[in-house]
Amino acid sequence: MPWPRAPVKPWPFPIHRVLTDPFDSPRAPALVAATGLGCAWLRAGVAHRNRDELHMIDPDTVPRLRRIGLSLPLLQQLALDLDDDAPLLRVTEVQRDQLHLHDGEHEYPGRALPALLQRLLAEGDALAVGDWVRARRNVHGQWWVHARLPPATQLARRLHDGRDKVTRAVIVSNVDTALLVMGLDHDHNLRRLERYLAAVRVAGVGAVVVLTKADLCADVPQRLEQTQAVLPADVVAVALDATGEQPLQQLQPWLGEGQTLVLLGSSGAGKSTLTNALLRADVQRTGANRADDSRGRHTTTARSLHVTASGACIIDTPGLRTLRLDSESGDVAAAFDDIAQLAQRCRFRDCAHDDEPGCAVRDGVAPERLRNFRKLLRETQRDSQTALQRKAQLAVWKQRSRAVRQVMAAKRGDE
Ligand SMILES: Nc1nc2c(ncn2[C@@H]2O[C@H](COP(=O)(O)OP(=O)(O)O)[C@@H](O)[C@H]2O)c(=O)[nH]1
Ligand SMILES: [Mg+2]
Ligand SMILES: [Zn+2]
Repeated sequence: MPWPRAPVKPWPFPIHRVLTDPFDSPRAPALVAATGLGCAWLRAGVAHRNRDELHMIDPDTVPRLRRIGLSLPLLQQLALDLDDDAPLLRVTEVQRDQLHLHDGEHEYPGRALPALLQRLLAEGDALAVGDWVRARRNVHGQWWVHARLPPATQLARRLHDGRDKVTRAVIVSNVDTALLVMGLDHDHNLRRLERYLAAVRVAGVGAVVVLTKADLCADVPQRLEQTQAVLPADVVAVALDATGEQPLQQLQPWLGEGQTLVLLGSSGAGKSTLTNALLRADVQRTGANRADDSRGRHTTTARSLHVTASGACIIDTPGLRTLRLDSESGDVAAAFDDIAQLAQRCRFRDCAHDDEPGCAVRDGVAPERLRNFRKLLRETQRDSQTALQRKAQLAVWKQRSRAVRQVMAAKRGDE
């Protein structure tokens, strides 16, 4: 899509705030919005002041991209990124090196240029579903992605090769809300929920807990209450039958136009069933339960983005076997805000909430929640060590145990 360049014009006044949400009044006749970054939305398009030049995105682009989740932060970024006028597309599926790209009207197959992939890889980054990219079509009509806009949010996890190497795997980009999906059958596990919740909050993504298979559960109110007890005050939990009309009704507040949601949870939890219910269509294959353990088969093999009737984008994912947090220990602490608050009342400022006297956390937090908090904290600390640090630590431990053995031997010798 070309970006028409308007003639050079000085701004009549400095602009420091968004005056109108351009999505609310996409065809307003005059200046609708502006920010302190020097961007402005003019006449349904996006305008930008760059070295006294005024650039605009053509008026049809914004509503078209809005259909596939264009958000205000991204629009602001777009206005700062005008040197590149290649079409903007959203990644809707990634299958190894094959991409699905959407322009708001059509979906196309495409691939990324090796230079881009290598640059991302060098930063522990990768293209993911939800990314906004710029691509051009070559003479054969094939789409090649050459740039990716920095994601507003990115969910990632850490993978271990079993030895020294820790890699970062990106799950999805540019997500507003994560639906943490858990079945009210055998899948209900509050410790796993805490882990997912920490990962999501660390990434700056909103969370809603969706307990599926409410139709198969005898004590829904009680389970809902137990779940809500481990959630921060601003996180809502809902219980529903994912196979019917309930998902559309109960999740309405998060399904607004331009919103992007990702479904996370273990295999068989009901993510694809939920996706189909939200899309009112049989888009995703769901797994019939194995009678013995009610765990689903892995019927969803790749992440994929779909658009609902209300204009929200839904990303279905296969179940993650493990989710190691991609974060630092400070972030984990921030995700358990009840512990952080109580910790201010501990007698010692550096209280480990172990067996210190005057510990407010030990008294106020359920033991299994505190144990899980510590476990996640340890995990992130261990993961953030470099291979070298780990080796150094190992050497210290070895030396220590050698010293202990020597002391023991000396003692035995004395007796
Ligand atoms: N009765 C009932 N079955 C459900 C519900 N949600 C999912 N299922 C079933 O659970 C199985 C696994 O669901 P699926 O959506 O494939 O799980 P996924 O692996 O998370 O995508 C399927 O047989 C679904 O029909 C629910 O709320 N109620
Ligand atoms: Mg699935
Ligand atoms: Zn304490």
